[in-house]
Amino acid sequence: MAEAPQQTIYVLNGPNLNLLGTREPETYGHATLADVEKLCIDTAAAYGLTAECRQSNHEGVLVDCIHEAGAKQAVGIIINAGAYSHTSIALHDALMAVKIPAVEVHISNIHARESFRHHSFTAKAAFASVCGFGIDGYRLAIAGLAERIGAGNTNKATA
Ligand code: CA2
Repeated sequence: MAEAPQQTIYVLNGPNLNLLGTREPETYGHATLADVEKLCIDTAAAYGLTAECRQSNHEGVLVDCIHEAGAKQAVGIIINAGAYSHTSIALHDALMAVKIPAVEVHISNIHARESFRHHSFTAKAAFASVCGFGIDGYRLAIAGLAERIGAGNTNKATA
């Protein structure tokens, strides 16, 4: 019998996250964006999912990525929209429009930082948020998403 094609999740990172590992390690740690993407790909694989990872410094490109996730019938979105989390109604609306279960991630604890980081538009369009766990938040977010959508396999304990 033919195997079902792997389900895909999109992992979207926003502005300045391409600088991870190069500056501000006291806030964002030493891991690079490549490390984050590998963590996401490996974690997703443990749940039988394929992670499509994208980063952009441009709001409209991130909107396009969300639309693409919808068109490709992605089963989930993990999003760290960076500073756009706090400003972007466009990203909120795109997430609402595609109706794909989404989890918001922040590497830092945004609630323990400046007040302008306390509100998130993207969080309002997500079913869950993870913040303050460093890049491990991406692993936790994918695990929670996988549980929510019923994805899973025998490898969960190592994810
Ligand atoms: O904690 C997070 O993940 C943030 O989304 C990171 C954003 C920030 O604007 C949000 O309030 C919280 C900033 C990403 C900037 O990333 C850098 C990484 C290394 C060096 C400089 C910036």
